[in-house]
Amino acid sequence: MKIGIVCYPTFGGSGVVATELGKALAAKGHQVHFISYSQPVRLDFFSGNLFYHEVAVSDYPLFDYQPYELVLSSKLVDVVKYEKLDLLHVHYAIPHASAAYMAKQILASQGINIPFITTLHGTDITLVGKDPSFEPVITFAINQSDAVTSVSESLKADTYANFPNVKKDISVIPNFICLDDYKIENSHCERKLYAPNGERLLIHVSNFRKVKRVEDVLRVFDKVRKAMPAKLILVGDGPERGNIEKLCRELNTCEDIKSLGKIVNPEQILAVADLFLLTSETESFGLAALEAMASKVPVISTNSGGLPEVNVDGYSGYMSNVGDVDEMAKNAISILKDDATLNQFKANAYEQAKKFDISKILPMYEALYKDVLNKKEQL
Ligand code: GMT
Repeated sequence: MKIGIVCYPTFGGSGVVATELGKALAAKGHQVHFISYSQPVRLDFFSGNLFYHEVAVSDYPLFDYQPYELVLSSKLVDVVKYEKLDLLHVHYAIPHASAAYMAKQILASQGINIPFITTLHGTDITLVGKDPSFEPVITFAINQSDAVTSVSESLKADTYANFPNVKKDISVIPNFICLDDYKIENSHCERKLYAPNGERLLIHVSNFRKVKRVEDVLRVFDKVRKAMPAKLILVGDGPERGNIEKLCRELNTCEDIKSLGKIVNPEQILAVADLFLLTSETESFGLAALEAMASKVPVISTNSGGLPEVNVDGYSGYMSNVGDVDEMAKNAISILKDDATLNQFKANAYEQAKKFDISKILPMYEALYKDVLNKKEQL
């Protein structure tokens, strides 16, 4: 198949999922064309059947805000036509689904029928999408998609709840990891850089937006380090960074925390960690938690959104209500208290991650693509 993938190129989970999906499809022999305003961060190699088309946003002085959606639609028309694509798969509804709809209509006027699949990722529905000014466009674009997927049952339910006029069937296809990418044995040497005296090593990875409640990560860590020697690694960057630095000074924890900034492939650093903290207000899925589990790192998370579909309470980690830092710290300490318990949770986390290996999820996307193309043939 010749597949066009539209995604955000940045560090957000939707871009990571879209890129890893495209790479896996290409490895299976499909021809994959990425279309975005910049090269996706995880698109770190090219092969004979992997391509990238940049959407060039012009800087015309009349526009205070560049009309990205229109330029993207034009680019989609161009790529579909000249690369003879079979279908488009757009990740994140805003504005990718409506741009795909526009491209589809333009191509239809030229006698080309291009189906498009929309994958809903989370904040497009739970945060941004709830903004009433987006509602009519998102509802329309979802209903007009040839197929719609969501990354969890929870996100599917949120979509129907937040967008009552969405009538389209939504298939749940969970996020995935490529387990083979996580086969990095713990390097004692590297671990020593972060925990030189055998301290327990906690880690948090995110884009430091408000929804992640990174301040709770610091509060949980503060309680853990009062119970045992511990260090915390923060990976990522974003708008909350300044507040986090302030809180770390207030709590007097700065010397036990290392901030590494944005890291393209977090597997290396996850491989040396003992416990992952994910304290989000909401997560449609929590890809970061799954990446941790694939690295044999148990997860202390909230129980909101799709997290209960990923983390198993008392097995791969623990879950608590949003903001309950006391319980999260208590659970963290119970996992970290001795090596035998920690090793059991590490093994469980890895077992849980196996359920989301790409080998199990890729066939679901391929089946959906075939289904959409069969329906196109029948028209
Ligand atoms: O919130 C982010 O970290 C970015 C965002 C995105 O779409 O790029 O993540 C959402 O999609 C991820 C991939 O499907 C999910 O794993 C995240 O849970 C989801 N984030 C939220 O729902 C807050």
